[in-house]
Amino acid sequence: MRVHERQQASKRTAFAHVPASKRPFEKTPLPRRSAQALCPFLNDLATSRMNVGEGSVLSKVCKPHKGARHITLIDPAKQSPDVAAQRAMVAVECGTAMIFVGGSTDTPDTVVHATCVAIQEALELRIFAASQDPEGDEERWDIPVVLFPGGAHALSPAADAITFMMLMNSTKREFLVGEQVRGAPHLERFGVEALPTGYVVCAPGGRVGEVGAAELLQPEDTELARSYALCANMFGFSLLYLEAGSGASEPVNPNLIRAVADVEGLTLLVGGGLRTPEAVRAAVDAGANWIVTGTVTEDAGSMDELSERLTSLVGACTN
Ligand code: 1GP
Repeated sequence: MRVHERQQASKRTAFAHVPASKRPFEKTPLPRRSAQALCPFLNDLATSRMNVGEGSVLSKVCKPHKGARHITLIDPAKQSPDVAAQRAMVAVECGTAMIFVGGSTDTPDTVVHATCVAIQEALELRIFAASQDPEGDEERWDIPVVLFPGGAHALSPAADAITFMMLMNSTKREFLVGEQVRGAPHLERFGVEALPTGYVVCAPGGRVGEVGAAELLQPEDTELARSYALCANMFGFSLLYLEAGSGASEPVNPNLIRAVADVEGLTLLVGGGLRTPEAVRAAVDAGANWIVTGTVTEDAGSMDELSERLTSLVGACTN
């Protein structure tokens, strides 16, 4: 059994043999402690929370699914933790199947952690409410909270998993393996499950392309895209994430998605610049298994507008 599996199993032990509807509600207040750079929460591992039921997050992420599923990316730098939690709950109500926390490169771990804690607490409350309601559906709130980090500074033990990424087309060691080496011991201690992910930035690339010094994949680079996918598979990565950059003017070209979609053994995430149901549909038709959106959540003027937007994007994943 791998380290994260042992740790996650122990987190779940208390509830393992109790039917969900009969579980006591034991929400311990999660401390909002300040953290030290890169070594946060050393004595605070009880803050870890699993809102996901049995089985690893990776098995849920890679489970075959008709159509695609939707991920809402919450950038902790863009709102308070409480607003992040409200947005995440609206997203789940609209059918999003996973929450990513991360994005900006310079967000301190304290902010990332507070955001993860707020979202986990909100999910726990919904799970509890559903367990008390004969009509309630607890599984609906069985939503992994996954770190999508800009580096080893943006970790939190309150997350269920992390996209443990190699920025495959970076020209900098830092993003190929450096940040990962810095972060790995902390993740081991936190018991946060690593989702092995090949991350490839495509044109236009945005800030992640610049900061990550990526040799951007251009729309015509279909053979190169497939080579990256084969390489990711041969490294043993389970996930491949094609990224156009947050707020990109154009999403990943569907030809690039098509070029990697038939490589065996990879679950394909696509994000960046997906703002309309049509764009989402084109990515899904090309072979995306997961659609990631962030900016549409951040710039929604109200929770009602957010709900309307996400309902149509989530709908485009499956219809
Ligand atoms: C960024 O792919 C994600 O890493 C989401 O992009 O903000 O453009 O939706 P958007």
